[in-house]
Amino acid sequence: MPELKLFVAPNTCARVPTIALEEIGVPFETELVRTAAKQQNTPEYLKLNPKGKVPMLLIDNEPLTENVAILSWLNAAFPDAKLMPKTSGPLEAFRQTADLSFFSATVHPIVTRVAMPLKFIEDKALSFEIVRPVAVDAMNKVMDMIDARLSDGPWWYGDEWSAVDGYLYWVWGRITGVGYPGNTYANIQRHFELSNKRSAVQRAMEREARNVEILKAEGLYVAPR
Ligand SMILES: N[C@@H](CCC(=O)N[C@@H](CS)C(=O)NCC(=O)O)C(=O)O
Repeated sequence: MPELKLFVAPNTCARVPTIALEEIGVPFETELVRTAAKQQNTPEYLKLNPKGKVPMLLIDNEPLTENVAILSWLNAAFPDAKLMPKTSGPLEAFRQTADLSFFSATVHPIVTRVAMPLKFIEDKALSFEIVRPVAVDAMNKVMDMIDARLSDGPWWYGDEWSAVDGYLYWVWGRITGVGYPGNTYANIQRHFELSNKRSAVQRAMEREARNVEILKAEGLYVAPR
């Protein structure tokens, strides 16, 4: 059994592999990265992950970065956990990579613009009056597609939960947490409610809540707004 340590920060996309690891049920540690104190840019962290981002998974002290890679590695290393549905050939397997990449490369950048518009323009008023509304329009297009896909079953692949659902769970929680108007997307809302009932999701959120308390005590917690 490899020793697993996941570097995380509350409210970030590190929630996705945290959920995946809880679904697998394997022992793992989480290491809190204090992003408000720019711990992700310290020489010690950059030595392991020069991109200065979370998540990062240390596998027997060897770093692996990028959600798509981390989730794919976990799926390959723990096949019994069925993080992704079994595939019958390379085309199906690469379609699954495409699904994970869609969340990582298409949806996530829009999430950042909805949730943290100040990252893109220094003027606070303009960031909320221009960047966020443009991002919300882009997000609506994505959510139209996702909501339609979920009409076939509760989960992305139908009846079986997968790591893609963990991704959608983070996206939805993150954007509705800053006021994204999600009430027209009934299938996604149902997906979120069903996800909240999963014990692995609850354990992942409890881990995150403990880190929020640590950050609050240190005066380093930045609440979503
Ligand atoms: N493509 C990367 C994105 C990672 C990423 O953007 N992480 C954000 C949190 S959601 C981060 O570490 N932000 C800290 C920073 O940019 O300083 C992945 O999917 O793992």
